[in-house]
Amino acid sequence: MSGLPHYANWVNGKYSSPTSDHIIVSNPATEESIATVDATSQEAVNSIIKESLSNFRNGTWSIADATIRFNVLVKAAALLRSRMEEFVSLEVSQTGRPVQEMKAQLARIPEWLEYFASLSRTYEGSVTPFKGPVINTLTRSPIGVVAQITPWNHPLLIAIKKIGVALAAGNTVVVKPSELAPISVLKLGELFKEAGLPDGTLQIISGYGRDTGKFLCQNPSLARIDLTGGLLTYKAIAPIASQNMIPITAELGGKAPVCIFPNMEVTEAVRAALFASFIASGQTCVTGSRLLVHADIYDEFVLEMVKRTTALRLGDPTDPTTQIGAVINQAAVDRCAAFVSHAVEEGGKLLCGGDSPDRKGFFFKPTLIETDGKSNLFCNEVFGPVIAVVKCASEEEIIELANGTSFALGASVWTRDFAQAHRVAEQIDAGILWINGHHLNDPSSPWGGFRESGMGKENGREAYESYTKVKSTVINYGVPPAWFDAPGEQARYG
Ligand code: TXE
Repeated sequence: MSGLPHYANWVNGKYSSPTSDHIIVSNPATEESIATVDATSQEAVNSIIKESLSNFRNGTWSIADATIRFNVLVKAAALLRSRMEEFVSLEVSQTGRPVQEMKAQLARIPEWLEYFASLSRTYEGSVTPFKGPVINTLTRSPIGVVAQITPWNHPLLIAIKKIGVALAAGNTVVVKPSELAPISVLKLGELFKEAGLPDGTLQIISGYGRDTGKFLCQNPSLARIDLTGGLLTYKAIAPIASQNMIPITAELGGKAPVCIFPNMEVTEAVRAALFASFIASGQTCVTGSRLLVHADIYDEFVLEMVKRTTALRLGDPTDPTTQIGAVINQAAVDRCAAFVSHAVEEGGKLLCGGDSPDRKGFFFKPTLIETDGKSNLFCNEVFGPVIAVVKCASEEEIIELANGTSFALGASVWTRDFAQAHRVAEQIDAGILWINGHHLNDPSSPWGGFRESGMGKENGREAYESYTKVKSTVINYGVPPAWFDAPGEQARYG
């Protein structure tokens, strides 16, 4: 499309020539096209992976001293900080999320690079308590070329989380951002090059998931696939990855319960729920999409919650006073509307919102629906600002309902009772459990769910270790290799 800027793939340290097919990227808040990106073919994907493998094997990065990796990642963090404004503006225009949200989120992203830089520099292997006159060391090395498939909801945060850890561990990375919001990630190539990353160590390619994403995950030379996306995407890539014996980290959907107990101040409980439910217009994997409210506080909570939800300022994401931005596309608007009508058909009570405002762009009003623990809205992920509110008779019922879906990613427990906080938290099955908080995260803190929410972790030592392989070296300094010469009790077999 003429007149639009084109962001080409970043391969071997430079932008490649644009592909003949382009994908148009739009601003969800205005519905206007803002850029085009490449639609990478299978042939190109395979050739990029082949070159990436040879880049990995030549060792420039994979066996580089940890001090080198540390310096590059720390410099990349500093460069990112210095270009914050540009990246914030790209994120706002391709996601339709409010500028205030993106400023706050992006301000912390360099911490991921710094954390993994430090881990790379300080990670220590170990020595096992191996029996006998033997020393057994465990050392870690990078695994190879890894594919990272990232989503549109937090384009830069999720890409940096994954890129940072994989590079820190010495791997070569091929990242494919979402076709809906790929621009900020495509801009990272130049930044890492400037930070000193060897060419060909970070390859950034764009394309549709069903094509480019699939081609990438089908390649047998990968050492790991790291996906943040939908369950269906995981199910599409898992069979072929398993045939090629490629492990997968999968950060999928969620249906996070926000468990509210009566000893909370109502105003505080409402503040907590507002943030948990409506940040990013409900488009996060840990959106507090089920408000499980104890009966003793329920009526007061609902009254205040509806008042505050209705007053949230929805509008132009570039306006610093806007609190609720757009959802990603028309399909998201339609999905929200379908969840609302299904919930009402099932007997749910619409408390507020329920439709799109009368304005251009893909918007959906923050919506609360009173429902029960069996409804479609309660059990299935909307990935938008449509929230189930359920009145619960007891602590036991809150726990039972919290565990009542196929997801197990995030959950929060809000109470002033210390013993209750621990008692309830212990019984909720979730990969990330917050007490008197929601959505708090840190590069050092493992992030990932159970069951249909996925497998493996982002962040922390767990993520770092998943991007390495362990070599067990057994150094014998006293066991004679004499099995066939000295049979019997003295000879050692294992
Ligand atoms: O994700 P998709 P969508 C979940 C959430 C949401 C659902 C669908 O439940 O409702 O996913 O969202 C690439 N082979 N999350 O449709 O399609 C795609 O190009 C390889 C949770 O947007 O899974 C993109 O880069 N790759 C979440 C990435 O997968 C494929 C964030 C995610 O897109 C592919 C987003 C294929 N066959 C959605 N098909 C979170 N955990 O934060 C698609 N892709």
